[in-house]
Amino acid sequence: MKALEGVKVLDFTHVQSGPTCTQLLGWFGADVIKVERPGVGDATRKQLVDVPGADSLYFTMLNHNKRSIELNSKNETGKEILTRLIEECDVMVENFAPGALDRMGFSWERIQEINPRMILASIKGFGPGKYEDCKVYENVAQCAGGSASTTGFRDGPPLVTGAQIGDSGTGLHLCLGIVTALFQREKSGRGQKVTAAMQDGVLNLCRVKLRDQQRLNAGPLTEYSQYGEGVPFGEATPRAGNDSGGGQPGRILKCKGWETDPNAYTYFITQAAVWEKVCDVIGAPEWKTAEGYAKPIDRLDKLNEIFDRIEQWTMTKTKFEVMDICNPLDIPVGPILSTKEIMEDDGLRATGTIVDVDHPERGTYTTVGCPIKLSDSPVEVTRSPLLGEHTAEILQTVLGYQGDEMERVIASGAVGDANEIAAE
Ligand code: CAO
Repeated sequence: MKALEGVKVLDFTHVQSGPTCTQLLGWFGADVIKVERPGVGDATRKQLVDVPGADSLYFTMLNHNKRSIELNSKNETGKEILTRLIEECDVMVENFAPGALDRMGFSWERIQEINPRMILASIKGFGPGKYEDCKVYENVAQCAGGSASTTGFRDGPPLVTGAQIGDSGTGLHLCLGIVTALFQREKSGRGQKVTAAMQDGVLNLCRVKLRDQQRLNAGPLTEYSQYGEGVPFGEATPRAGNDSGGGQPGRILKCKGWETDPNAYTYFITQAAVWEKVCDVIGAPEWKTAEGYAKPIDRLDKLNEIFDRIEQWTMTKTKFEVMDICNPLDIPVGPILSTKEIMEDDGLRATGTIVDVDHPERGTYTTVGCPIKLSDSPVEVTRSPLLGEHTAEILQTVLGYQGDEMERVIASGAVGDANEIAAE
């Protein structure tokens, strides 16, 4: 038994943000029915193609544990089928451009008429207000949500981050909203509308940067490197390079091999509780008692000097040696792992966070499994569906179309190629 067994999800999502959410619901055991435009499907199927003719990794890695039905939701019979799907399902998830669902004829009011228990979950770029009609992709959300202005080095331009906090991050937020609404429905018997705007999702993840914005009113941010460098603060939270962002100073430091290996670095945190151990490890025992170094507050204007000294030590070790030496001493450090190293990591494979999946068109590929582990609902990652792979199955077993009815639906052109469906 899986946690969400019995929950049917009408998955009208595409690209990354929405599919991240419905993939999680699938991993937790929901029956996820992905609705795709006949003959076209989710645009990512054919984006960044690496194996000609096969679904791309962009698509496969975001659409595990789902079934696919081809359905033209603008065709009359297509609307009839969609109405039936809304009747049968518990949750409908979409991340179309603003207004697209209304234009299709399926407003929230209409959906409630069809199924008052339906939970309609939507991702949009912005919440209500002056930007509500905008189409939005990942980096737009990172820029509008406070991430870009606070990422990068002070003397460089704003930077976007590799972590897809706008798309996948908002998908995660939406997923939490959906299971919460399902929980409330147990008591109220009613569905509800769940929305997550990408700007809001990014901002939620940049919460500490708004903390710092307000702390500026009380004076300079002493844990930022620029404080020790004597650079005055402006009116907004500045970019902090690799400063730790918390009360314990930290930096990315070079390790042995950095000259040729772009990832031969470690993150090193000078946590106050282990300061004396740090001093011993790097060969600076005099700092344990020296005036200006012994107390955390006195060190804040000397962070460049301190981290330069620590780096002289880390440069004599590999990033893994730094880890091996510091871990037993409780000194928090982290090697900068490349994507290649992560894919080969035995520990991540043992927990199912990295998994290999077989696919009929592309062979075996590696993907990120479910990062959330439920002891009573283990996740089995199954491959993404081919376009329309389950059209006939869904029409027959979920919606009950048989015989003449089935033929009528297929002849209408609303559900893709008749020969392909017959072959299923
Ligand atoms: N049958 C018939 N029509 C369909 C269909 C189907 N099965 N599925 C989609 N369509 C139609 C939509 O109804 C829409 O038609 P209209 O423009 O006539 O209303 C059309 O396809 C295009 O949908 P779209 O505008 O959502 O797609 P786009 O490629 O132009 O824009 C995106 C993509 C992502 C910018 C936009 O969907 C968006 O802003 N979404 C919200 C924010 C978001 O999730 N962004 C993250 C994207 S990356 O994860």
